[in-house]
Amino acid sequence: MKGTIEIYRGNIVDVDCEVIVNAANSSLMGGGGVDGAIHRAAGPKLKEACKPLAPCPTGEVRVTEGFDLGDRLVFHTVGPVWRGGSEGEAELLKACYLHCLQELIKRELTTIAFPAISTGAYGFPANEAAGIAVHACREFAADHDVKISLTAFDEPNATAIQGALDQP
Ligand code: AR6
Repeated sequence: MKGTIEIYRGNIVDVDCEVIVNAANSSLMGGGGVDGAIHRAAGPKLKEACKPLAPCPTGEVRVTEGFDLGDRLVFHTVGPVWRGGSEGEAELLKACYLHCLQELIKRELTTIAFPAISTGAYGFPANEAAGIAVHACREFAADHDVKISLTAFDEPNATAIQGALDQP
């Protein structure tokens, strides 16, 4: 594997990296959870920057500066709402990770921090989401020299992500 994948326990805004991924909704106008934390830390200019980029369809990504987050960019992606698992949720979640990683490479950047997309308000089960996240990141890191941080803000996600990373 060319790249690395690590777990980061804590607030994503504290990760030392070039890109912070936001688990947004399609309006890109902010919200609760990690979206709220990122908008608070970045300041009101973030919302202004998001306005012309909305709507963002599920599984896709939009890019803004980080404003008060410093030099870091924000990749806003929209995870799927969990509807039981038979509505393409897994594929859409995987698309969030891969589209962000492709955008990272396109911009010739290497370090990125992801939240556990969809596992809060959108209800995706933590274990399944962690498996998809780690699988997508490993697939990408096999061929690209990237440093990926998977952030775990709560205990269920920390256990799920660590468990997925421990699988060969
Ligand atoms: N740093 C890292 N992870 C965090 C933080 C933080 N500061 N805060 C929460 N988490 P959620 P979703 C974790 O609900 O499920 C928003 O209102 C949290 O523990 O933020 O994709 C948007 O506007 C959970 O594991 O995102 C959308 O409407 C994970 O982040 C909707 O919620 C994701 O939880 C998106 O829902």
